[in-house]
Amino acid sequence: MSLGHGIILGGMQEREDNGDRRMNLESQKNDEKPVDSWPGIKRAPGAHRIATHLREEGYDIEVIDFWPAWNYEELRELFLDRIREDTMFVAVSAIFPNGGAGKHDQEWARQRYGIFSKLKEEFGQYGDPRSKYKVDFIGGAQNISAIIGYQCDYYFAGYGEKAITEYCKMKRGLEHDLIIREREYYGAKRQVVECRHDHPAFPWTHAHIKYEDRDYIQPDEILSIELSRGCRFQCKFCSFSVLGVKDDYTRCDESVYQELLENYERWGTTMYTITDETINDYTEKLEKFANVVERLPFKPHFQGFIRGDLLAAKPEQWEPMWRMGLWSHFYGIETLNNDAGKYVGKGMKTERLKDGLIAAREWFQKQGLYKATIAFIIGLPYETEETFLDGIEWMRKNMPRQSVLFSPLQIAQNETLNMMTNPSIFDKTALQSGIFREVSHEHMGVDFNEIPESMRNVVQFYMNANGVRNWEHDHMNVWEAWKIFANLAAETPLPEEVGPGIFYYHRYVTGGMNTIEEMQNTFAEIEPYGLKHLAKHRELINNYIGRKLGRS
Ligand code: B12
Ligand code: SF4
Repeated sequence: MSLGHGIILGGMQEREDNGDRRMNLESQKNDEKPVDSWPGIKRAPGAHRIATHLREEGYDIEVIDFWPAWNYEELRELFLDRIREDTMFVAVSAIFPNGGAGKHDQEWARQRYGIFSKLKEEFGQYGDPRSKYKVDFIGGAQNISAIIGYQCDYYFAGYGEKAITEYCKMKRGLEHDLIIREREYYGAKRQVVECRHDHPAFPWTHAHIKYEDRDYIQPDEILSIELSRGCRFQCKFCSFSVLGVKDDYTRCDESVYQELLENYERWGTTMYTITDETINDYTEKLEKFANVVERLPFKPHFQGFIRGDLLAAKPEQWEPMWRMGLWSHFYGIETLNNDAGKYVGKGMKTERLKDGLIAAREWFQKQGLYKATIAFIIGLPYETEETFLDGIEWMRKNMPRQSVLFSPLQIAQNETLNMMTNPSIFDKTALQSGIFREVSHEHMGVDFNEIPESMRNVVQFYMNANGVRNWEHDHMNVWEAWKIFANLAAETPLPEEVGPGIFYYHRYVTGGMNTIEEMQNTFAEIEPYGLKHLAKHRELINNYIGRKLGRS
């Protein structure tokens, strides 16, 4: 008998306008582009983490993955079957805010909010006679912005293990420490649990995820794994929620070993996204996990965020990375302009960084596997159009066959800033710094006709978005940054130069369309994500839904 029951709806949203697609796939023929909203063939790590945690405390928690692909009738059928005497909550777990610039995504997000509210009305609000509790509809994410669109009884922001434990005690009528704060967003009062401040769940040395038979995990899925929680640095630009961590905050090695082994033995899993903010902040951490991996009876493949400047400065990190199977790297390089780099605290001289990146690429390629996604920001102070384009050109020449991302500098404001668990120092101080000025569209001469048509609605969406400021500094303004972005994105048919981004392998590998090794290839060599992939993912998800509903 469990202490109580809960259901968590999880789904990693694949947004129509997200980076990998808008940068790399504009070359795709229109009739091969997925125009539908994407369900996303990736498991929801936050949902499974919270479920694992609560199960270990004695609760029975079921995760419903790919929830964006479930329709109202299916969810209703599920709830009619699952809600029982001790059901305490139905939760939604999110990572990113829904919607985005794509019109299909916006429409889709509205539909999801509607479905959630309808289910809440039926099973929550008026009470479900089958449960002795009022079934709460709650939401959890790092930042409130990801869940604010749902009508929830409670919103949990930040790493939520400690808070949800207290919440469950509260539900059961036990003594508890849950702190609920009333906050107002967009004029509406919401009950918020601010985990980072009131119930900090970090470090968390046993942050493992344990899947169950009823998750129906397939061997070609790319699961997520945490190796540590938090980052030891505190860059001005960063809004990750746990920064400047001083002590050892890495996972216990035995816990990681057991998780990897069990997933391999039970489901055949060999591929993972590492969810750490920075994987290579300490070389010792890499060595620790390389030693774990070497004890396994198989060779895993990992992808994750790597600080490029550390990688360049510390060649001693390459060998443990390779030993642990970490050959897919995301570098937030941001700029190859020295002054702009200094401004955001990426102080390494550009020439040294460039040499280091080339050397690392060559070293890994010599070992046999390497893939990088390299991200840039358009419009840091001191960056001009010319210096920015020089940087991109360098990248194309010297890091061939990799993937590249570039996005205009955005400064958060108003509600967006309020809803961030940990707004960056930059977001909080940019306008006070004297470097940025807030300006109007007229001042910048905004004329959306200057934007190539395929990019126009993305640019319009972001330039008119509520939560971001219109900035200028002495070298660029946000409109110029968006124009650079749009021209590059629309005019860069790079199929023979770039390939899938390291965080999007699941689109190609899950369902068997490509192997993990093929992720090193360019889009001229493998078919870019398109209708065929979407159809395959829908088929997999439909099978999953069928099994959850006991139809197959
Ligand atoms: C991996 C990652 C990505 C990958 C994701 C793809 C992949 N293959 O996995 C990529 C690179 C694509 C990505 C992109 C972006 N990302 Co990102 N990303 C992350 C990262 C590092 C890990 C996410 C993760 O899997 N975490 C592991 C799980 C276990 O954590 P979790 O889901 O947060 O769950 C915990 C809590 O949220 C909470 N919780 C979750 N569910 C529930 C449910 C209940 C009931 C409760 C009580 C609690 C709860 O408790 C959980 C356990 O502690 C996070 C930062 C982080 N360390 O979490 C940022 C993060 C999610 N990203 C962020 C951002 C801003 C972005 C981008 C917008 C960046 C950009 N400018 O382009 C894009 C958006 C992509 C899009 N959809 O369009 C923000 C989101 C902010 C927000 N919600 O508004 C985060 C939080 C980083 C930050 N700044 O703080 N990202
Ligand atoms: S930008 Fe990266 S290295 Fe800097 S504080 Fe954030 S996660 Fe850490």
